[in-house]
Amino acid sequence: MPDASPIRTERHDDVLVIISDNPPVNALGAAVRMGLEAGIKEGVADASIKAMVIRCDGRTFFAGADITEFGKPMQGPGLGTVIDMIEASDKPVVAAIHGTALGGGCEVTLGCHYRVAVPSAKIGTPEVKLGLLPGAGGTQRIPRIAGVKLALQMTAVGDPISAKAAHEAGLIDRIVGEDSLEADAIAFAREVADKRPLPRASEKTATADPQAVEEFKKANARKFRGFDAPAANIACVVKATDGTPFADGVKFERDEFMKLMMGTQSAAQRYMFFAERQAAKVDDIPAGTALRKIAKVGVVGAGTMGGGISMNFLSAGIPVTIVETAQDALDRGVGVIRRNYENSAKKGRFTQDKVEAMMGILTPTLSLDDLADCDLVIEAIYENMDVKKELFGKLDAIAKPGAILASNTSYLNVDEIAGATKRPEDVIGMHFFSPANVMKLLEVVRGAKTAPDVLATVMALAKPIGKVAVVSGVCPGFIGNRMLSQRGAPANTMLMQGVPPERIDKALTDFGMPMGVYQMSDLAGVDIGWHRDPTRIESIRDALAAKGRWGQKTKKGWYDYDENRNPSPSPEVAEIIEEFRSKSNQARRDYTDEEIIGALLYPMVNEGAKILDEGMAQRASDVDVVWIYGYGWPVYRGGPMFWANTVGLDKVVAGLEKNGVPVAPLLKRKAEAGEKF
Ligand code: 3H9
Repeated sequence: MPDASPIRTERHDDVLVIISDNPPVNALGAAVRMGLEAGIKEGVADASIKAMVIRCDGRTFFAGADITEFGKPMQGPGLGTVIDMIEASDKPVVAAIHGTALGGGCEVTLGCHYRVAVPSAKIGTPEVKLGLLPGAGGTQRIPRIAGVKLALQMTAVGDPISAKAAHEAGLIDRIVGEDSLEADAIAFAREVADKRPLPRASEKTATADPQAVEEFKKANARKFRGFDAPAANIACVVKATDGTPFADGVKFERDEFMKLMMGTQSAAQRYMFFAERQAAKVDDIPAGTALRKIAKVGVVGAGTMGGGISMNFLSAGIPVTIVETAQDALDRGVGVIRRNYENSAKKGRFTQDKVEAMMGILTPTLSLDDLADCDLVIEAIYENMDVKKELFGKLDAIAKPGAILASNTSYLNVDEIAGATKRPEDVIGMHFFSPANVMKLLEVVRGAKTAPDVLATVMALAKPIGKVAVVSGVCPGFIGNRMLSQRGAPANTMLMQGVPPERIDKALTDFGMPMGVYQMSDLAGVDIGWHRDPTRIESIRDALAAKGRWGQKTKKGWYDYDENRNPSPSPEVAEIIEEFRSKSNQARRDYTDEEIIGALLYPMVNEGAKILDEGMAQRASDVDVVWIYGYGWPVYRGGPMFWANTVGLDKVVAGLEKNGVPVAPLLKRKAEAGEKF
């Protein structure tokens, strides 16, 4: 074994245990692959060894190939070669799995002749989430062991499965003791040491199931829309079942893997993997900063936001006290939380017992005084500065010393809110996105006086409640809504130039956004922020609102809706737009889809550049994380700033100038220097 190899071997009489110690997640980098190869060679060559066990130190079995090596020249043996070598061994090799055996790690286990796992282990091939496919034989071995249906699910959807499910599917041979993995794996290896023939996945045959493939494609069509990788995963699984010899199937898989790897989609998705993890880090706060303990949370406001926010904590087992001003509003809010949980239980996501357990740690109350023992209080009342300031003044008097006071405001000045307390250092913004129990983004707004440990505590809290946190400075709309607000004006200009709303929306949904500008307005409510005077008509929006076209809730807005909420273009809206258009002196202009996208999204990129220049976001990748997790920007395009790089910043600048938008200095500088974000 080379010096300082992450792989070491230990002999247990006639069993050789090959151990990886490559923190944090035992990624299968070059040194690990070399060490594994050497370990297997050692076991095969030594006549006193009858069987081998592969296991990992630390928190997990191999979590996959080392993603940081992708796109660089390969060092050492390829993972597929190492796995083939394991399988070819004439002595049994047993994978001993704990933590998560993912991607290449899962593929290593499939090359082993046997697999044992602790009950808490998970195995899976999440490569599709990186725009890839299992490229070391996984697509050919999984169907041969577990059948087409599970293989499709595991590869093309990519969620890991539990040890129990894997055991039932034949992917795990035995579930062993949670605390005795190594000893149990060695005992298992001895049991099978003399058994022949050795079970080799590559020698099995999988039965084709074209109907299952078609059903799977149909069931997931929406989820897969726009992505290249799912279809490639499916094609590989089909190859494993259509009589193609294993070696040819592996070659097909390899070619498909390389095509995906060289493409923009996978580059974007790999970038997002690291961007998401990077976002959790605050540059000027040291990693070891002591955190405040958050054992109990208070939420003020039991409306849609307050209820959704509370659910995040309840689901994570953190008790919540929820406050409202009136009993009926409180009852309604609590009722919605229960109903949401019960619906999830009906869908089999968890048991009814779990529903009761989560509801059991929720304390509804009408008194703010009951928040005195909370470690974190989140305000989720309506957006009015005076009302918020009054509330924070009260919370300041009630909350215990050291408690964190957070506002869920989506655009108000957090510093002004903090100024209403005597402890501005304990005040922070926690901007959840609606529906707050579903959307993954948490914009954490750092006030001028927010204490470093308060920020660090809130950032760390995101993970247990299933959120991805991004830090924003204090500015109107923070990162996300500030950028979003930039597309209203160009959309309106296009309307005035004769482009119908449904065309503008379609360009955005074809681009991969979950909905367009006008679909979003109809969902949120056309009347939001409306002055409520039906005689005062200064914009198309005013005209729609005056006619009761308030969006989905009134079954008409920018679109007409049928009883199933299916939208169709509205002749009435077309007339209103035409009336405004003919009064404006705008000439008609045709737009290609690409021009619509440029007109709407370049101004957002431009605003993103200003946000970066002002230091409101720490890094361009943070802006991208906001858009992926808060607004459903298609992950295969990597967020607005990454996307702008792929378009070319010079092209973005030219597009902005053509439409008369002043170009942000940072964007201009970067474009001129040929740089990227
Ligand atoms: C593959 O296998 C391709 C093969 O089929 C074909 C080959 C030919 N590589 O997530 P965490 C880093 S593709 C490099 O915060 P957790 C991560 O960036 C791979 N680095 O921990 C972070 O670094 P930092 C298929 C990796 O406990 C640190 O480890 N596999 C990798 O919340 C801790 O990560 C996957 O897609 C990697 N593969 O979650 C699995 N993985 O501390 C990807 C992690 O500097 N990994 N890092 O920010 C995961 O899903 C999660 O990391 C895991 C642990 C669930 C394992």
